[in-house]
Amino acid sequence: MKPQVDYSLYLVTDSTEAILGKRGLVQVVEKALKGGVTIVQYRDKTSDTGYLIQTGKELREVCRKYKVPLLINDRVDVALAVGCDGVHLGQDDMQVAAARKLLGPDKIIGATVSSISEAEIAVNAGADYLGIGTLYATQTKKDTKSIIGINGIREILYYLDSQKDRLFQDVKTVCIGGVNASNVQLILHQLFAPSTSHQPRTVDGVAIVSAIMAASDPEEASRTIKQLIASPPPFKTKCTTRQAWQAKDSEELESIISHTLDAVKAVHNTGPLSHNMTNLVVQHFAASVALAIGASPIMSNNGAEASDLAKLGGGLVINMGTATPDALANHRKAIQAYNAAGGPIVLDPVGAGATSARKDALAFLMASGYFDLIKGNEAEILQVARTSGFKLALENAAQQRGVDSGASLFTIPQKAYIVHRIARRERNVVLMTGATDVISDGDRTYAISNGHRYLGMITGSGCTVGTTLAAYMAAKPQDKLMAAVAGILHYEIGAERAARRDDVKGPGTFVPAFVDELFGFRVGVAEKSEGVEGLKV
Ligand code: 3NM
Ligand code: MG
Repeated sequence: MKPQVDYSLYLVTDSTEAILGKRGLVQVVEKALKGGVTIVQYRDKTSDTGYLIQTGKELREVCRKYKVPLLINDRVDVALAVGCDGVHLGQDDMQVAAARKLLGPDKIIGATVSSISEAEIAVNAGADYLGIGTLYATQTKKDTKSIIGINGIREILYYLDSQKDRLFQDVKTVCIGGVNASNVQLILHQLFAPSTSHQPRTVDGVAIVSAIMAASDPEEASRTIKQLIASPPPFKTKCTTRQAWQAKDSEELESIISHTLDAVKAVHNTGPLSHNMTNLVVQHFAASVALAIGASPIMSNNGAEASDLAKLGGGLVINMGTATPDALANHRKAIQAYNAAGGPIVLDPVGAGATSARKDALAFLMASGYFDLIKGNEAEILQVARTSGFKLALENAAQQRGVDSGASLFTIPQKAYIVHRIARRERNVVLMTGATDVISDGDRTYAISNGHRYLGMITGSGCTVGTTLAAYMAAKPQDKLMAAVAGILHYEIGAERAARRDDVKGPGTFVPAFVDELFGFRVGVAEKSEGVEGLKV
């Protein structure tokens, strides 16, 4: 009988001086075992066979003491001589089927894979688990064949999930490459294939070398990472479980209204920070909008102060309008600070897809951390979909029609499909703006047709939606989708009211009236108990 294996914290050893230093391998591994690693792979690419077997036996004894399985990298002969639990095979090592013949049915055999075809071969050959990588570039193994990132690993998980054969359902997975305490929660949050038919598929564990082996205290490092794996990331703890939205239309509208009234009051009463990292053109207007809706604006592009600001409990907007290398480095610092504090982040991928520099900037930002909400127009959201690893059949169809830029390529149901799919994949909220805004959290999807065409004729209306939504999600973190819907309604109904005024003759007079009406809407709801009318949801 094959043992049940816990792959959750998988230690891969390294005997090089750069990682082990002058310390003894067995002592370092024992510390990691004390800290809670759940499986160990002895990986030594240079030592002689006799030494490998001797050290392997010592490791086997200490792993036994902690009831943790020991595997040997590459060397089936050493595994047999040591009498340990199995092997891990790279693409250049012995084939899985050959190793299985030598080791028999009960030993554990793992295989390194970095593509769907390698995964298919390894599973069909009888691998028990896949080590999928390389996730992130790492100093530990500089000659890795391909760095596939979150998207590449997700592709393989989706593939395994889509195969009916039991072998594919049962195979376990770990990811490897650059995993450490600062990114493990984000990785586990993002490596998630939301299945419609059964338990969502995610990796069964993370494989780690340097973050444990090179740590000055390997026991403490293992314990810390184990705790991080076991607890939800900070940006998720503030999120209640989602319930499917099954109410009837009129009830649903009532519920949206009551959520909106609640959220407007929450922003009014708490004055959450809306921290904008945005372009020069809209800074002034964004600060005015933030004040009008009841938030406190901070317009700081300095990543160095983001961790202090993140502790104030507000929301962050990353506006990609000025995507210089310098700006991007500041953005990354801020994203990491807000992710760590759990504060919501809105990504506004301005012009994403327009130039190759902006495509790269979007990829850089999306690899930097988790965004609670991504908002953009159609072209921007399509680029988000591509960056998230989608090949959208719809997009090809639309491009073949050759529609002019500016005109919508998609029907509302198609937009709903796109935002729903991205939100499910990124596990966040996605908003596609337009004459009708379409928003989804992967479960619930709404189309909102409030607003006015003047919004499309002034500078910064898109950017200041981000300003608004960051504040709303900070004030109502329990349900980020409904917080965002409330923010959109506040913004767009404010625009409608402004456009209706007699003193508004066009986009120029619209701007100050809009700021007034954003303010008036909030004070009406929060101080005069006015309701919300004219929803087009
Ligand atoms: N295999 P660290 S990456 C041993 O991609 C190994 O197959 C890899 O080290 C692969 O946790 C890697 O220090 C090294 O980044 C991972
Ligand atoms: Mg190998």
